[in-house]
Amino acid sequence: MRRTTAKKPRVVGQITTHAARTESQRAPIGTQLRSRQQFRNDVLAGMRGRPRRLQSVYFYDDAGSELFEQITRLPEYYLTRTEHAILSEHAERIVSPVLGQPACVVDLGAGDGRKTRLLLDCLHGRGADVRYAPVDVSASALWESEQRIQRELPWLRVDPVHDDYISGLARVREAQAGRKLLVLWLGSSIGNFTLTQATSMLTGLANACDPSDTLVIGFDLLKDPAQLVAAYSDSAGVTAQFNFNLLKRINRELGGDFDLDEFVHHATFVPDRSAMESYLLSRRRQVVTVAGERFELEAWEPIQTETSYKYSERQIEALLAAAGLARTATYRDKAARFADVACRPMRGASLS
Ligand code: AVJ
Repeated sequence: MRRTTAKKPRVVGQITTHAARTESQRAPIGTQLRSRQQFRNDVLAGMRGRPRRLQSVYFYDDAGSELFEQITRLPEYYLTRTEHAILSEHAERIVSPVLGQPACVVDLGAGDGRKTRLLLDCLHGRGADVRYAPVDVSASALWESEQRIQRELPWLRVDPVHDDYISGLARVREAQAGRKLLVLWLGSSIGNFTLTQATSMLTGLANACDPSDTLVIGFDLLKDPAQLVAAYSDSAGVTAQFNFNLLKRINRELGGDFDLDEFVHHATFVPDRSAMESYLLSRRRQVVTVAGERFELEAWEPIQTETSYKYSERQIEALLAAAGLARTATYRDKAARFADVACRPMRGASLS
């Protein structure tokens, strides 16, 4: 997540239009919102627990982000290409709620931006007055998505926001007054959230935007576990490397001594949690040290590294209702592997 420091001031410098008003809310310049200290505390707390757990948010350093990009191109990892196909096929309908007036596309975690570009191209093709506001806690991810999209779409005005999703969206809502927002939370990123976390995230997003704005959320759907397991333990071993990268990162940044050869990647579907769960299993009894603290692992003791929730129709319905969101459209691929769900805040809906 850290790159050359020379780049960072420009990222922040691009947050120009609403800088004065929101200065006090902004994260400190040039720092990650999650500090090294927090990484250390979370890893130690997770390693002390039973079962031992590491948080998947820590996958995404530079190497981890690159490995995830590789995962999105794997034959078994259907999610990214399926969602791309859905957005490509339904672009016109998806952008239609913000047509006919000035608009702003808000991207919560832009990734490589390919899917977002489909919608921006579509809006531009329809002659829309549209701006683009990527929101990310990672300054380097934000910088890269801004650079890429600006290179590819020179006509586009980009207003990046270095912040978490809820306060970032609130800042965009304020800065882009007079524009309808099309807020994108794509890629099944919501899958890494528990139901409680997902509900509070969506409630926060619903409250941060206007009832006339639209949210589009990408959900990976429940399906044959064989397809799910293949997607999370691919034959080329890239997902295993992605998982191991977290141990490498702990070794490097927290003075850990994990021996990667002493662990195996294991991904399994848990029906009663409606989730794919990823683990690193200790091949044998061993002692690992992290930040000076010793952990005694038994043979085949699991360390859980990720939960990726898979949604049914009913679960999507319940989540949206709990968050105060009214569904306006659902876009699915023919095999119903993935769904992009459009919705709007119900609050004040009767007035709009
Ligand atoms: C980025 C959270 C959508 O859970 O499918 C891919 C991350 N983990 N392979 C997912 C991931 C293993 C991914 N998300």
